Amino acid sequence: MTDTTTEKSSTAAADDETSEMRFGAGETAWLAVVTVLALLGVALGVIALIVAKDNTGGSAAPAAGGGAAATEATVSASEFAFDPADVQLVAGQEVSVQFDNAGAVEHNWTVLSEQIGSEAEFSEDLVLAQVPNTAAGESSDASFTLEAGEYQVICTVTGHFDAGMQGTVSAS
Ligand SMILES: [Cu+2]
Repeated sequence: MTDTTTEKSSTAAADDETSEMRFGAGETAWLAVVTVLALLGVALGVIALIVAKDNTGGSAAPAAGGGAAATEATVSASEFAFDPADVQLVAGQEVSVQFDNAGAVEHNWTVLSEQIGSEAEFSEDLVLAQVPNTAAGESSDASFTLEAGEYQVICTVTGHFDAGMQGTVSAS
């Protein structure tokens, strides 16, 4: 009984081989094209993954030591941007941000409880934490505790948020 089954399955395998051989030259060429395209797709996917990894590693490393949430961050300001724009901090415990104004005018770094779309929507009630106005070339810092979440950060000096001076804090 066992021998018969073995024979049957080997016959089936042989049949499969014959059917593969039955492909005409045209079909084989078509298969080759499809295979090459599939391999190219895989190669592009791998390259995209490598590039994406490099990007996250590069931007997260200076701010938070490899992308993990930290208890300290250093942000530098210029006209009109924060560097890094996005900061990862630990939630539920005191964290501190050092703020270096590398710009030519004063700036601040203000964490908001709600997302706003323009300066007209800003109100002091929205301020969760803030590094206050810091003159050009000066540094300030602030310590605060955030609940887990994603927060918008803006510079509240008139015209700066509307000029694009914003970022985020992720607390986790
Ligand atoms: Cu500013």
